[in-house]
Amino acid sequence: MDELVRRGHSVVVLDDLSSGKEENLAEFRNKITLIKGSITDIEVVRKAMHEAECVLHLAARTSVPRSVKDPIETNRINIDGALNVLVAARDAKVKRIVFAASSSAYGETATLPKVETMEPQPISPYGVTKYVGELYAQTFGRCYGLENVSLRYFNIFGPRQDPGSPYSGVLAKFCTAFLEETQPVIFGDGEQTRDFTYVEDAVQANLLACEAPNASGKVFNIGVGERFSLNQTVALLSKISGKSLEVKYDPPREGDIRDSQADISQAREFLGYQPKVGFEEGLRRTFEWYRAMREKPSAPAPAPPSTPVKP
Ligand code: UD2
Repeated sequence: MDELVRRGHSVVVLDDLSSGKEENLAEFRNKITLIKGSITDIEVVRKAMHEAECVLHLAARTSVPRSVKDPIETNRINIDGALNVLVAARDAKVKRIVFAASSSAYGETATLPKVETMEPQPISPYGVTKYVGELYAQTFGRCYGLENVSLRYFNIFGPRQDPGSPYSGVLAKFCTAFLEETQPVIFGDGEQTRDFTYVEDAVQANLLACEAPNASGKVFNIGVGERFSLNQTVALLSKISGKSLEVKYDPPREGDIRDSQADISQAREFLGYQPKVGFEEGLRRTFEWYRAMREKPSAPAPAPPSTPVKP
């Protein structure tokens, strides 16, 4: 959102604020229109899309374990909600929709890295809903001519992620644990790996996906192309924070994928995507942002550090 405003676009945000906070928008609050509502309400979606040229559909009920616990609710938001977004985009004659898909669609693959030509075999309800979202987007391209691009995100992290829910992303929770000196909990042996991708690279991918020619109807992995284990992540945070914490190891979570690493060749070729922030640098920036937040608890959320992006 910040980058869209910086580039002079007119931005409408539809958000039910179920996991984000309005104060995260503080810096640009008077430059955007914020509609508080849910994608499960098609009328509010239609209102938000009035005169839109491009739609970035990021709204979802995230979290693999939450989907295992309550698949109906995940389905209602991620599939019924996505369908509302697509119908409203079609009717509003939106030029293109960019859908936030997920690496969870792959499930466990026999080899790494994961390539878009591999058959999706999700192992959680969340992975199913994200895969169905891609299929729906492509089908709206075929049936109604709605341009669509799906970005399969590989564990996006960075400032502003809410660390306060049991379903929060692991890095938001670990950064907070290191700041509060509480015990980080690892589900499993900590040797599972993720292609952790800094939020700025997800922003880059979205901006490219809005305009790239020959991208419509396609699915792209958005990651860095590397992988780090949770144990390595804890070691990096020890180095960044200068603290050493003892980790608690709990049983693995249902639906958890063991290893995840993206092949990003297709995104490089069709979108011109090139990750710019490595994992350690992204983790350092994220940790510093949470630290600044803790030091100024009543002030509006500080803007996250950013790499200048060429227009
Ligand atoms: C999945 C998707 C990701 C995104 C996300 C949205 C994969 C590989 N990735 O992320 O692309 O769609 O869902 O929710 O499917 N963990 C701990 N301790 C904690 C929290 C988590 O050990 O306190 C573990 C967790 O069991 C997992 C890893 O950390 O092995 C990452 O968990 P996560 O919830 O941050 O993200 P993940 O991989 O489910």
